[in-house]
Amino acid sequence: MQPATCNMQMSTNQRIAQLLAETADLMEIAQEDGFRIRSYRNAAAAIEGSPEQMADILADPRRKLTDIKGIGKGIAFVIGEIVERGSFERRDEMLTRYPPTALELLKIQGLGPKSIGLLWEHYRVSTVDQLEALCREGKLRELPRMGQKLEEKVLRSIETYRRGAGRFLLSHADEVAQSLRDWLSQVVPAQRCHIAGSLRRSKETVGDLDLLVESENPLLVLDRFVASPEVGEVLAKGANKASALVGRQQIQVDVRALPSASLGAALQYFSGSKEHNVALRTRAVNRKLSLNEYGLFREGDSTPVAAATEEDIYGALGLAWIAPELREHSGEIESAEQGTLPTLVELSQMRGDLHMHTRESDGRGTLEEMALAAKALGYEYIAITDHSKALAMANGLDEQRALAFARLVEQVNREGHLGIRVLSGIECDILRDGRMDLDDEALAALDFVVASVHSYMNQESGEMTQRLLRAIDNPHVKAIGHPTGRILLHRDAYAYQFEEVATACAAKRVAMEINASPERLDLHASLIRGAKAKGVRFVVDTDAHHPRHLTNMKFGVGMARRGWLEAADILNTQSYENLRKLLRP
Ligand code: DGT
Ligand code: CA
Ligand code: CA
Ligand code: ZN
Repeated sequence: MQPATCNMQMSTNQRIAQLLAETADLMEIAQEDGFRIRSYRNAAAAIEGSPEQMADILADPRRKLTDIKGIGKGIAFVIGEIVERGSFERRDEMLTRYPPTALELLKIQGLGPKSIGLLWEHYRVSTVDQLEALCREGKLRELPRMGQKLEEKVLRSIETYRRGAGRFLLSHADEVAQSLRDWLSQVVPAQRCHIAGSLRRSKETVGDLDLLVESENPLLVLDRFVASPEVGEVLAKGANKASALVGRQQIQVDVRALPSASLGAALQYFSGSKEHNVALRTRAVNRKLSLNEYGLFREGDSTPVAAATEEDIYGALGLAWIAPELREHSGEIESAEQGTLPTLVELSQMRGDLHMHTRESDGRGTLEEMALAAKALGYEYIAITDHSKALAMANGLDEQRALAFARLVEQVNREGHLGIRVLSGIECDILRDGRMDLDDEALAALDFVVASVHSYMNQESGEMTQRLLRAIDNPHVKAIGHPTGRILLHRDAYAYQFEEVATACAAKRVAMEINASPERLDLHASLIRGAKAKGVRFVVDTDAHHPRHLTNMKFGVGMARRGWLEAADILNTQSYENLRKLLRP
């Protein structure tokens, strides 16, 4: 995490939002009033999403900050203070009580703000290293409500955290990339900006962003890039390349400006992966050629054999063009040579979304709002899958509510006024012993049962395997939701015998979900390939908790593509009629 003081422009929306959010976090550690904390958080979200700079509004005597939704008088005052001097009173006060490094501790799974406050009071712990030492010395267990189990859990979480440090969710990288492209297209219309690197490969986390800009005027492009209101510290700027930290999370962005003549070579090179590129260069060398970011060359000849397009380059190496999602050096080059690359599924082939929540449990939209948003995306059908009663915190459905919901959906479909087919579904908890949270009568009344693990994730592998196998045995279960339970950058997959479970899914015709929620992107590509090899079919679903989450489908499709899937492998690329036939009978 960036320390709370930093040398970026002081009054951008990003910076204001960051200061508000940080202060809210610190207030949470201090266990202050939840209402104030929420108002800071809401304001941070409103400001970050605002198309106008707060500083501009403040500078305009005809305008008022309080006209913006989510900004009241108190927050407006705070924003004024930030624009004026780069901080505000409440923040200064919090920073005299806790160092900014305490914020980093919030990223360790298993430690809430309350515990962090306690650790600070007793041991003055404010860094991950100190926390680790404390756990190793067995000192956490001396505090109220903490024990050896928690120490072990925190140590595991620290390990996960360190592995992910400096990486960002794909969705965040995607958002930053889109907004920089929009910015560049406004300020330098005569250019074309392409995404490369791990974002182009749809990797679930991204280290830094690589953008390539085709332009006759590289200096202008780079000048305008670093002038974007979202750009903070500029790390480097040369004749053809600039690097800067961008946005609230300060992701590094590398921008390279280049002529169109070598775009293909640059795209190929900077899209990676490194391993794929190494293999490709070896192939070039074996054919007495050399490959770099400027083109494919014959020895001693400075005119490239291929450079303008990726197709040219792959073609000159005797290969079919390889989709970026496959470029991980895991068999794609051999397939491209033999002409056996899969015809990867595309976003436009998705005909429905079979996992989403509404206000009935922990979602934010109504059935109608979700249905209309899905219809606007061109879908034929959706399944509403609210939680079941074991998730009491999420107000999960019991049998009675589930039955009533099934009847409601029947009626909605009969009336047909939504213009999209709705399946009555549930995301039913798989209980500790593998039983379903709802009885068979309720499950039988519903069209689509997704079974998911939300509890006791620390079970030993054999136990978890049996638990999942038992769930798959339940004849009403149509799919397994977020099958490994991972939370990116926070929590690892739970342990079980994946192959055994995949084999059972194939045999019982239970689909495995590829959960498109950006924090999950669960399943991992290699597991998708493994499951497909066992004969498993998949569903790609967003697990939306708000109508706008439905557009996360693209990330799920990215994962499916990384797993080499074709449309036919995925049930919700099929028409409603076919879907019914393909689902477990
Ligand atoms: P990331 O940023 O960690 O999520 O992953 P990438 O794949 O975006 O890696 P990055 O940003 O270091 O480099 C972008 C691409 O540029 C990388 O996928 C391949 C290429 N590249 C960068 N440095 C090297 C290098 O030293 N050797 C080779 N062969 N390729 C490189
Ligand atoms: Ca990168
Ligand atoms: Ca890079
Ligand atoms: Zn779930």
